[in-house]
Formats: sequence, C-alpha cells, structure tokens
Amino acid sequence: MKNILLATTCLATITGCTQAKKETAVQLPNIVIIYADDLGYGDVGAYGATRLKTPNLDMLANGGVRFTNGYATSATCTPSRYALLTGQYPWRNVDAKILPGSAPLIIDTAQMTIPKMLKEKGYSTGVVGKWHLGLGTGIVDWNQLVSPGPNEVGFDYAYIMAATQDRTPTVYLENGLVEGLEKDDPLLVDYENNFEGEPTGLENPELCTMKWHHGHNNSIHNGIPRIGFQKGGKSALWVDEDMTDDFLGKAKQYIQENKSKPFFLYYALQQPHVPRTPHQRFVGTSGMGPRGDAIVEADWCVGELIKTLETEGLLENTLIIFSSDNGPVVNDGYYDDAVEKLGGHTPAGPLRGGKYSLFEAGTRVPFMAYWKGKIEPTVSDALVSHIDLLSTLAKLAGSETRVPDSQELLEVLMGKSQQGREELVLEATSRTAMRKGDWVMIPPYKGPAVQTQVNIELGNSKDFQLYNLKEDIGEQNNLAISEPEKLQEMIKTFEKIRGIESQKIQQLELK
Ligand code: NG6
Ligand code: CA
Repeated sequence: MKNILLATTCLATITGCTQAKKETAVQLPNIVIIYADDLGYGDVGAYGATRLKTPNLDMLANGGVRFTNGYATSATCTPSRYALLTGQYPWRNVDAKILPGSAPLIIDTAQMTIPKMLKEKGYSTGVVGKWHLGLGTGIVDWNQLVSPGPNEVGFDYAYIMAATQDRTPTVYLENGLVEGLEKDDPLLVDYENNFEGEPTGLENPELCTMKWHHGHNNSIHNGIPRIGFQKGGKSALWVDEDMTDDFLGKAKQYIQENKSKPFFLYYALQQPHVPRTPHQRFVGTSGMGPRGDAIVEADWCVGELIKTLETEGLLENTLIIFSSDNGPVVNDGYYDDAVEKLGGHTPAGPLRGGKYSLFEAGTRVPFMAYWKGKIEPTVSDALVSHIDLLSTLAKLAGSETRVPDSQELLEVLMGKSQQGREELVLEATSRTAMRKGDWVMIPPYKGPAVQTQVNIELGNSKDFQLYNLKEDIGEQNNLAISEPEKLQEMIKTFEKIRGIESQKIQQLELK
C-alpha cells in the first residue's frame, strides 16, 4: 500500500443524490526531470533548429506539451538549479550564484525540496549528473564522506560531479564519497592557490590539448585546463569523453533498480556546457564542432533513457520533463571551434541575448512535458517556470506541500489549461527583471551592454527597458517612453515582489 495514492471517487447512484466515497488505488507516476546545461531555445529541432538534429527531444516536445514561454529562473546554473529543487526564487538566497567547486551546500537541509516532498509520498529519489549547488559546510576533505550534499536535501541516491565540467575537482561522488579514490593518493582541491609543482594552463600551455580562451587556466586534467586547482586523486579522475556514458549508465541503473516503486530521477546532463567533450562516436556528427556534437550526444542520451523506460514497461507511467538551466553561450572560455562552425545555426532562436543575459535568451529555454498516453500533444504559450515544479509535482503526487514562490500549475503542465503564471521575476548574474503578461521590464543597470569575451548582450542600460514580447520577441523596440502607464504597472509589480521601495528602484539597481 505504500506506493499507492488513495484517491477518492464519488459514485452517483441512479437516484442522483446519494454519494458514496470509495477509495481507489491509483499508482503514482514516476517523474524524470532531464536538465540540460546551457542548451538554448533555438538548439532544439522542435523549437526551430534545422541544421542541428535532435530527434529524441523533438519526440518529447511534439508528443507532449511544448512550452513556448517556459523559463529557467536564472541565466546561470547555480541559481536556476537552486530554484528548480527548492521552488524558491534564487535572488532570495544571496549564496545562489555561480559557485566554485569548493563551495558549501547552499540549500538549507531544513528547506523543502522536490525530492524531499516526493520522498514523503513514498518515492525513491535519485540525482545523476551535474550538481553545482555546493557540498559540505565550508572546508571539504574530499577523502572523507562529503556532507551535507544531495543525500541531505532529499536524494536517496546521488551520483554527481560536484560543480561543473570546467571546475575542479574532476571526479564523481557517489553518495558523498569520491568514486575510485585510493587512500595513498589523496585528492586536494584549492580555489586560491596552486599546489607546488603542479602544472597549470597558464604556465604549461604545451600540456593542453584544449586551449583556454578566457578563465580556465588553472589545473590541467586530461589535457583540459580548468577553473580551480587540484592535486592527487589520480585513480578517481574522470575521463571527460566518457562522462556521457558514465552518467547515462548510472541513470539507467537507477531506473532498473527502483522500478518496483515510484521514483523521481533528476538527470542533470553536462552538455553542451564547456568543455565540450563528446565521445569519439559523436565527433563530427553535427558538422558544427564540439558544441553541436555535444547536443547530438545529449539528444542520444534522452533517447536511450526513453528506451530504458520503454523496455522496463514504465513509459506509460512516467512523466518526463525536459529543460535547460539557462540559455546558450557559444564561446564560454575555450577555443573549440564553436563560433567558427556555427554556420547559420542560432542557439538562441529568435530571442535576444544568451547565457548571463537579462534579455529573453538568458532564461527562456526549451521546456517540455511528456507522458505517453496521459498528455496530448500540445503547444502551450502559458507562462511557466522551473520554480513551479515543486508545487505542481506535489499536486501530482497527492502532497499538500506548497512553497510560496512556486505556483501549482498541474493542469498547465498536463496541457489541459493555458492559464499559466501572470508574472515572473527573471534573474541574470544577480540582476532582476520582470515578465508580466506579454511584457518584460528591465530596470536600469550599470555595467557593460555586451560581455565581449562571450559576445553576449547582457541587457544593461542606463534607461528602463520595456518590450512587448508578443509583437517583438527579439526585444528590439524599447517602449518605456511610449508606454508610460505599462511601465509604471510593471515597476509596481516588480517592486512588490522584490520588496523594493518605489523611489529607490533606480538608485538600487544602478549601484
Ligand atoms: C563562468 C565561467 C564559464 C562557466 C560559468 C558557469 C569563466 C571565465 N567563465 O565563470 O565558463 O563555467 O562560470 O556556467 O571562468 S554555469 O552554466 O554553470 O552557470
Ligand atoms: Ca548552465
């Protein structure tokens, strides 16, 4: 009985007025969230990509609900993942910023999370892939149990990389322990100072098979210079080109081992974040260099996961949600031909900006929900955010749990309603903006208009910006002056949610 939801069914009798309550056993669905890293709105066939082929993502998008206004909460990874799991806006937590690999866990172990909520309903919960939410409480000894981490915020099983593929430590952790570590070769990690005698990307370019463009010039592993220093732990270091198979293998295994009860799997793909290291069998498959090849590889992973669910007879009882943590970036710090081989492909699709940007491409991402036999193929223009998944999945699992920032939108997720959110605060590198209805308002911000190293427009301007996304999806016509009433309405809503005093907004944002 543990794994069933007791649903109440009302039976009307012939007389029409007598109702009897009957408890019907309904099996709770498995839930899989597949979360790509830096995949853009325009990187998926179903969202308009033509040169890049993503048949498995297209199957999910075209066979389920394909959201056209689906948002990550942030234009970078850590805040987005924080909000996804906790249902809380990342700007409420000052620590929800891009983290070094040595950062402490930023989710409070007392905080509600999707896996915690689902565990309470009898689910097994697992995370496989990129974590990037910090580990431990301060100074981590990588040679001991690293805790708190995913296991302390709701996951029964965790097989993760600590931060990002471009950050040390370049090892996997399984339930808090570095996998494959040998006692006589301890792993040391430092983000301030190098370890004596250890080569770096800066001093030893001859040891690098992948060249750094900006940042990424500390410790070298597998010919790739990273962010952060590390030493030792040689037996535990990952092989970048095998990462896809390593994570996919664990994700499949998790499904196979947990199929007898409802499970929640958070499968956090590392693609197409830098360094892009597709396995040899994907090299050259996109004709667009490693970024395109990594997307083809990620799409293949999605197909393999679907196949596993199908083979295990679970596909009809599994809700699959696919999205990306933030928008696209082409050159994010390595010379990898991504810019040169882009051709006519537009990772952001029709949107302006990209990763790190307050413009739409920073946070508006591919977002789809697929459930064979339960969700009808639908294109939904409803405004939805990853932040809503906690309350929405709670409703699905029969849980009473709700958290304030997270709206319960189960009917929308199931494609039965197009009544999404009314408004949403967007975040990019600690700056915030306001989406409401068809409109977006970006307050004035100091700082460069373009981040030249990554060649992305950040959304900064000394003036307020106001765009009507329905008529101007590419945010070309600033209507802040011609639509003063709309601007005021947007500012008011923004200030209310952000808790900023009206007359202070300009000073505050310009600080
Ligand atoms: C930036 C890195 C970038 C990427 C990003 C995090 C430099 C110059 N740039 O600081 O390469 O790692 O952090 O990306 O170091 S995210 O998707 O995890 O947020
Ligand atoms: Ca990311």
